[in-house]
Amino acid sequence: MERTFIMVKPDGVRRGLTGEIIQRIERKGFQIVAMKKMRISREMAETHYAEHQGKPFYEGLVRFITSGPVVAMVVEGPGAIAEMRRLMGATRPWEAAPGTIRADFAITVDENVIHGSDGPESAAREIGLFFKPEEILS
Ligand code: RTP
Ligand code: MG
Repeated sequence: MERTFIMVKPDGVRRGLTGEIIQRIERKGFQIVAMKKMRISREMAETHYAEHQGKPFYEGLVRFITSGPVVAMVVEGPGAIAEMRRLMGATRPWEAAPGTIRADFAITVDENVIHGSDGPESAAREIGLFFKPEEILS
């Protein structure tokens, strides 16, 4: 069983898309084994997006992700990491396949509704950053 870290970003929460996204995850057949609505601190945002430090969009990204509450989740199931990336669609919504979350609900790359871990190492790191072990159902 594989686990991935999924987050409804502040634009998704603000626009009332949390339920729609949860529904798509559950209908697919994945289990949500941890979930919380929270505000990300500046420090946490910098840790989460450390790989993007120095890039032109970095400051805007950190400002955006801390601009309002997010809904953080641990999603579990066979091939959850790659499969959730597929359900999310490409980073740039105009390149996302029709029927994916980003294609259906986003227009710009800056506000693209959802985050999902891009590999096993980032999944482990991000789950550890957002959740204590006892907050995750086994
Ligand atoms: P995420 O980490 O948020 O799930 O998105 P991702 O893997 O699909 O994309 P990534 O390369 O990790 O970039 C993280 C977020 O930074 C913003 N971004 N803006 N203006 C730009 O060229 C640009 N490139 C990336 C996006 O909001 C992206 O989700
Ligand atoms: Mg990423």
